[in-house]
Amino acid sequence: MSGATAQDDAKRAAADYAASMVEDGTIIGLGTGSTAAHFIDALIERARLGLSILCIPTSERSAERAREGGLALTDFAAHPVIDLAVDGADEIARGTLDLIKGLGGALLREKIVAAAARRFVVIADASKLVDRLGARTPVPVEIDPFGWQTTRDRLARLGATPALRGGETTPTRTDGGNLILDCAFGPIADPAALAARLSATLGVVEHGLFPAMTHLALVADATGVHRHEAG
Ligand code: A5P
Repeated sequence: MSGATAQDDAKRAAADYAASMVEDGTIIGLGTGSTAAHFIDALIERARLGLSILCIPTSERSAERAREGGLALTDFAAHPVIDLAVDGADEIARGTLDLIKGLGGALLREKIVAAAARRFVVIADASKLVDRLGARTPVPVEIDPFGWQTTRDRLARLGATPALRGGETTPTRTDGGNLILDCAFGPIADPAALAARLSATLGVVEHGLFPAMTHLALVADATGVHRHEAG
């Protein structure tokens, strides 16, 4: 079996496990990315067998996938509290379950949905587990397009090496119309402290550090799905 196939099998196994946790009559947050797509597909299957749920998606592409599969969508006006949000991650810190998210560009809505959830469950293959966040993945930072160069310079002064996603000619736009600076910090000693500094930086809309938000991580490898509870 190729590495890519084994990795995708692991993502699907974690997603299927999370889908089996979904209870009838609940409000579900739908994440973004390839692992979250497996979760949406598993919910579509369960809904075809009679499961009745309402979903709030974290991106236009997840909304489209859910809608095409026949899942019913809702919004925060109707349901300000989500029972269970399930999403992927780019890095998961062992033990604390702090996260880096946003390589898929949906970090703002992902954080709003996770923060509104009674329970936030992360699904991933084992390659996402790390001892320390930031060693191999930059922190995606969503910024307002106005004066973005000044925001980039402020982030550089925090110790990052910010790169505009998509480049200056064709910058990537988020669903909210913002830009993303991928900020390489190297290994992050204190994710909560860095998160606070990023949040306090002028021009930053939101950042992809998710400290102390995860209740449960379902991490799959060839031996099965492993539950990591927040410590
Ligand atoms: C989306 O913005 C990200 O936060 C994703 O959750 C993350 O990139 C994980 O994606 P995969 O499941 O495709 O690895």
